[in-house]
Amino acid sequence: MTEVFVAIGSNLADPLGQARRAVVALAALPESRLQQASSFYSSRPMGPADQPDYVNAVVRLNTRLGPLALLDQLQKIELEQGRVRKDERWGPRTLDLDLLLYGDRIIRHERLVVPHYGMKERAFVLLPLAEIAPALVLPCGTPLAQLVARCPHNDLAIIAPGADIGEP
Ligand code: 5RY
Ligand code: CA
Ligand code: CA
Ligand code: CA
Repeated sequence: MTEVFVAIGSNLADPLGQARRAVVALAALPESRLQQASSFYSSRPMGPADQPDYVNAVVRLNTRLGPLALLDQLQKIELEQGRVRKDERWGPRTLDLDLLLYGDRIIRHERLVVPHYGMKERAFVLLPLAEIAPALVLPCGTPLAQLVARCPHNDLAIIAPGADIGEP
């Protein structure tokens, strides 16, 4: 079993509903068990600003899926929730699922880079991640708490409590 963290982002077509449905879909993944889900956060768009605010969250799963098999599953959920590839880079989307961390592995594959590119500078990833894994140390040896302390927390706000995972 490997402990993995997945980031959820949505800013189209009822973003909070999309993010909640994504948690339900992640809880149903094969060979996997949802362990924890952060609160849902609203955040101003980073990158292109001409798009709606996002809802972001992070979940922790234990899985026997390999990294690429897990990536396939995440992309399938994105498509099932209406993700459409657009020409515009970093444009709005119904659902974005990013594999942040896969155990302590460092992966540089043409389809998948882990730890996720950019996660160290993005409050909408770091704060939900720190909520569910405050003592986490990244594969590079950097404590998550240090990244949180150095990252501007601009405009992130909790809008709803995390999903209840239920009985263990
Ligand atoms: C920067 C550029 C592109 C940061 C920067 C992206 C989300 C980025 C987002 C999301 C929020 C994107 C990738 N500098 N903003 N922007 N939440 N995704 N708040 O999930 F993240 S596009
Ligand atoms: Ca635009
Ligand atoms: Ca993303
Ligand atoms: Ca993505």
